[in-house]
Amino acid sequence: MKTKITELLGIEYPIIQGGMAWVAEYHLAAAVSEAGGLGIIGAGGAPASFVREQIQKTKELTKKPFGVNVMLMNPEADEIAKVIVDEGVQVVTTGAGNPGKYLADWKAAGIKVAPVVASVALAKMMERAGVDAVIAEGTESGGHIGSATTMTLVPQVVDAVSIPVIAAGGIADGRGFAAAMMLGAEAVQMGTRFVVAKESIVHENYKKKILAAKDIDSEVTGTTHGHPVRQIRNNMTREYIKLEKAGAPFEELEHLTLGALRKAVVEGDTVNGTLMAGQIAGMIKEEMTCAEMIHEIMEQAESLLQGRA
Ligand code: TUI
Repeated sequence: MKTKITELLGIEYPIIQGGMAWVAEYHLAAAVSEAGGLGIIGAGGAPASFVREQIQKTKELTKKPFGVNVMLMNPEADEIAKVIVDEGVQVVTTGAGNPGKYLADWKAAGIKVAPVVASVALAKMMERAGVDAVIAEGTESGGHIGSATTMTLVPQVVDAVSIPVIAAGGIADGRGFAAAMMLGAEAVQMGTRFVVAKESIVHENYKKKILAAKDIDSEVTGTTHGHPVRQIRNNMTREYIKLEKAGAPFEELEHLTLGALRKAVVEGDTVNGTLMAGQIAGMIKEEMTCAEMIHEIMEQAESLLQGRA
């Protein structure tokens, strides 16, 4: 399927893998790119040296384009921005902030840039600043989220900008893909479905929680201090929300989440870890390879978009 995004990024299918902290490492990114989508290394909160290694390892596994996601709250974001230029990475996505200060360097290096936006205002500002595309991410997503839903955000961003829009949040199959195209998107970004890919290094316990999740099993923590994070309900979220309701200060809440994503992804701690996942987790029932997922999604979407059920 050809869209403005497949043309822009030089990929076969308009499916981008979310740049999830800890989860989106080189095995997953390379597998998605090899399958014809765009694999992304998630820099998350990692040091710049680690990101450089991940980029080099991805290059050993695939000659196809791949990207790096810069989580803008990372204290080493400035260094990571330079590593990306240094290593000749072709695509950059950003999250959790405004990447304005890096754009001139990235564009001068010929890098394609697509920031995640959670509002029309930021989408317009990013277009003016010269980005190539925006990722409109709805509140259905896992991890750090905005407040607008994918259904409302995507068409409003599509109407507000002339650059291509990538839809994210609550998409995990061909129906979601086709719906996103109907809203005017040129590609989709998926996170949660790729967490349970066969190539994903995420601990089996975390994958099982996603596979067992029901529609309303996610919870948003952090709403009281401006950093809402969607994750699967567990002991940690119950404790966190209880403290939030009691008016606990940020410092008291922080000790619950510090290192908790690593605990979930690496150690498989489903009790005290942060099991970031989107609302679509309830629909994901099977571990597959990235190639199997992408082919299934494209086949289903193509028949839907051609009016075949
Ligand atoms: O960034 C994400 N999702 C993430 S980042 C992350 S790492 C983390 N770990 C623990 C606590 C907090 C974060 C986990 N998941 N998605 C992209 C995204 N960006 N969602 C929402 C936004 C966003 C929100 C506001 C982007 C820009 C923005 O406005 C910035 C501004 O300054 O105007």
